Amino acid sequence: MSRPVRLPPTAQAIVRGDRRALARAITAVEDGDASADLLLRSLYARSGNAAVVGLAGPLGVGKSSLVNALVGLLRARQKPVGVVAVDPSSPFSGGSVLGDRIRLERRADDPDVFFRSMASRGAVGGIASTTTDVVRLLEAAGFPTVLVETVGSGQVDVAIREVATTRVVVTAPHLGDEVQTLKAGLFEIADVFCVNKSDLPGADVAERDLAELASLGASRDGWRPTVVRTSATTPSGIEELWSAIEAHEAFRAASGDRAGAERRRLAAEIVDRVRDRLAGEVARALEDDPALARLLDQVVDRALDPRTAADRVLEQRLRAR
Ligand SMILES: Nc1nc2c(ncn2[C@@H]2O[C@H](COP(=O)(O)OP(=O)(O)OP(=O)(O)O)[C@@H](O)[C@H]2O)c(=O)[nH]1
Ligand SMILES: [Mg+2]
Repeated sequence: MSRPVRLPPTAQAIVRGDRRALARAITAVEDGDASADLLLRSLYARSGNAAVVGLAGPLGVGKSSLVNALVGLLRARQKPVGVVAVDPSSPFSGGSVLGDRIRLERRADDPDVFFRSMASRGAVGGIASTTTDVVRLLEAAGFPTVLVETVGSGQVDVAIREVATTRVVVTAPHLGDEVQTLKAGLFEIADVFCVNKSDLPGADVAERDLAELASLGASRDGWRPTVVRTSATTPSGIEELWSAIEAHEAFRAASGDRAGAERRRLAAEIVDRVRDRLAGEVARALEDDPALARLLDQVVDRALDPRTAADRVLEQRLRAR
């Protein structure tokens, strides 16, 4: 469904394939710049159609190497691809992110590969929300596939949970304690397990363990996670990995999973936005609006309780609209 919406010039440039306009727009999103707001509103109708492939997993298992290999495979098939690397801003991984950049920059003259690294620290609207917006811009720019790399820990893998349509959890032989972390956090979100570094000893055991875990777990919406072996550096298994991702995308399309999961995600996004906006307005009003300042005085004096004050604030905000 395409509605005849007149796009602002910057949005038109992005849709036309102007990569500099795209890069600037992403910076505006990261900075929480007001210009990004208008862009995202006008381009939203052009999002929602890409395969957004999240790659998550412990430090150093080879996520960036796999991204690089997948980019190679997709480009060999003439498919454009966008890459978002969510940099956890940790001093430990700074080096590899730099390495990623150097590797991918070799493709800098190819307009059908777009690479962007984002710092999770300092993303104004939170990492999941910023990543969502950046992926939408890449979709509007015409990328049918967007790869998102994150380190699988804490706040950062929320980005994968909320943004990706297919989630690949990457492991490697002999992870030891890391596997416990995986079980705790990432395990239940995996659509595809990838045992990378399968050129190293121990890959058989790692694969068997994962296959066992995958078969024990309840299938999510009728999908049982698949297990693939890769070696990003050899390289081998990359086509199999891509086939597993495509199989999951096809499953989503056929099962209507898109409607269910997508609907829940978007409902949550609306709730978040309403909450953020109302909270901001109320915080400002408590400072600036004399009536609300008096209300706050009463609460401070114990003459009014905060719950009743919240009722009054809400009534006042609703009347003000
Ligand atoms: N032997 C072997 N080494 C690999 C393989 N894949 C990646 N590596 C090496 O493992 C190291 C880490 O690879 P990266 O691709 O940077 O791993 P990463 O998961 O992106 O790392 P972080 O982003 O820092 O978490 C590099 O030295 C790679 O060359 C593989 O399949 N086999
Ligand atoms: Mg990496």
